[in-house]
Amino acid sequence: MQADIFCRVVDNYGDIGVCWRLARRLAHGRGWDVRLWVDDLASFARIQPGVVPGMASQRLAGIHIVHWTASPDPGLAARDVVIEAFACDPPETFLDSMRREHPAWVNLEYLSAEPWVESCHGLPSQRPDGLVKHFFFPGFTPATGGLLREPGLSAERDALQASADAQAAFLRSLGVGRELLQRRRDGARTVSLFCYPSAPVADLVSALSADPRPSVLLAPEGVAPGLEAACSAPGAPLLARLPFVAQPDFDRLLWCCDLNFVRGEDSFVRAAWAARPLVWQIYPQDENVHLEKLDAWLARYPAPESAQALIRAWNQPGTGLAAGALAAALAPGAWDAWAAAALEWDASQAARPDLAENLADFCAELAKKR
Ligand code: TRH
Repeated sequence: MQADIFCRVVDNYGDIGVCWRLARRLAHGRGWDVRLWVDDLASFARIQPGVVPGMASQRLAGIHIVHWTASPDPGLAARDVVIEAFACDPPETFLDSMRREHPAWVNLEYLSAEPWVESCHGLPSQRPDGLVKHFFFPGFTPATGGLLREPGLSAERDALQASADAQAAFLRSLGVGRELLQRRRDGARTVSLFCYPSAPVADLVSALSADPRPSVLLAPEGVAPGLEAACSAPGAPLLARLPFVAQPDFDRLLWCCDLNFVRGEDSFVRAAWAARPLVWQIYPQDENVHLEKLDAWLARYPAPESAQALIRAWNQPGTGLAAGALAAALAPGAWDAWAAAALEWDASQAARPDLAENLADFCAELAKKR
């Protein structure tokens, strides 16, 4: 199969994060010939070393990367499959070639746990020009497209989580210093933080400072710039700033942590695969629509009420409830229940076919009808 994936970077790294992961799954897992169109190579380069911003065309990891500009190369025509990420609209010249070739055309939607997703997943939309676009929804139930997950991920994760030495070596390779590694060895709780600027980070630091179990905090450069000041108080968690790393290393980082604060879409899914407690900061939307989506996910996430209250508080920074909620969620009984729920969540979701397999099968069926 020959596929074109279109990615427009609206904001941050989630759009390209999802598309890059999908491109690799289809190319490496299914042997597809994948061309990935991206309008913002600088954002791409931040999460994938080796991507050269400004290059019209380049190959990386067996994938042809095309810089999607205002005047795309008209010689690049549609082939078997077109995957449009998040309704980003392929360019008009490419649509012309689609009208000639009639590829299978899929719009990959954003992830949502809302129940209506099941009834919309896979639906076709007939256009006046004769093309048909199909809607493909990621999700948490068998009636959706599932979640991206690479084969062999659990075994790799389990091996790293079973070896304190391998974790220390990995964290050292990211520049984490000796003192922090020693604190981990002495039993400190390892917490990662990847959040939006609105997150109540001072509450996080104060709750971790007050917790009887010491903690260490790992955060990417540029995220939550107030952390240095907050962590300078006596008793505060020891902080390490990490460089942005490639996605497989970001996974490893999550696997090394006891508790992961994540955001958006892709890091949220990856934290589930760490099989450890996670706090999700959902991408904020107008009129607090995102809080409904958050509740829809919480209704599926088996964590105890204390963890659920923390996740709600983390997403409503104005309420000032996050510090108290975190203290309650970290209390030993609640923490153990949350850790068990995280294992259960990973196992139940990992038991389903992953999004790339589902999407490839879906496209293959559509392609038969061309
Ligand atoms: O960056 P985000 O906030 O992206 C968001 C969301 O996807 C949101 O739903 C969408 O509407 C908006 O973009 C446009 O969060 P997300 O989804 O977690 O994406 C971050 C990506 O960056 C993810 O693929 C993981 C990757 N990453 C690395 O590869 N290395 C790193 O060091 C870090 C911190 C992240």
